[in-house]
Amino acid sequence: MSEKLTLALSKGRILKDTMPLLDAAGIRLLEDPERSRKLIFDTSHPNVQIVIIRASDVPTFVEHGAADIGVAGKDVLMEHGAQGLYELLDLEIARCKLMVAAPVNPPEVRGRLKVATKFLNITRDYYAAKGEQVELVKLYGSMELAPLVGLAHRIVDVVDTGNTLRANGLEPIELIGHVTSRLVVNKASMKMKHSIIRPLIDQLGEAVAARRKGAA
Ligand code: PRT
Ligand code: MG
Repeated sequence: MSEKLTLALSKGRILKDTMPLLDAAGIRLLEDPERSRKLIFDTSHPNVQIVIIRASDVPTFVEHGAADIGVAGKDVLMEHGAQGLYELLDLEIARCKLMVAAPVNPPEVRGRLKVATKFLNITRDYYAAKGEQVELVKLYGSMELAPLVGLAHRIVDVVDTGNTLRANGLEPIELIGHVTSRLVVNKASMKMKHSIIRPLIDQLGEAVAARRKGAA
């Protein structure tokens, strides 16, 4: 029986940084998803296809087995929860930090602290662990705007260079966690498609190690 494998990726930094690793495992895209409106792509590997979806949808596709494997940021995985999937490999790509940020000169907070974020679960857990009662404001993007217009006192977002925070008069004040992208695998696929997934994980692991050595 030939085993077909579906891999879920998102456009942008994850696609760009995952492609060289896949290349080392003998998997090349036949066209550039960044320049196509297609959502499903064949590869140079006869049994591997790639679906291109929103970064935050990758865990859902993998959990439900709509994709066998996927690449997702630790931020997205923490927010989604780990049910139905194995996190098997740290690809050490798309590195950033989950941070709490505040205005550089914060006005005094009266009453309950308001925190704007798209990471509701992460933020709830973070403040609960500190024993702090906060009001969460769910946003889908442009979190940096929230403190500037009085929507929130703080934001929780991922930060790379910090340029976006700085450009909006904000600064990181607390580190929630370090983030890299992980290879995740559907639990049933791991059993059923072991003979194609296992060597792929090994080859990707070797590519990550080789890249780390090259960078050192
Ligand atoms: O677009 P969608 O809402 O579906 O998801 P997304 O925006 O999270 O996707 P994408 O492709 O932008 O990010 C995918 C993954 O890359 C994230 O889940 C993170 O794990 C990781 N990553 C690494 C980042 C960044 N660096 C990053 N800088 N994700 C987002 N950013 C944003 C950040 O929120 C800020 O607004 O980029 C902006 C600029 O960052 P600075 O600090 O360099 O200015
Ligand atoms: Mg984005």
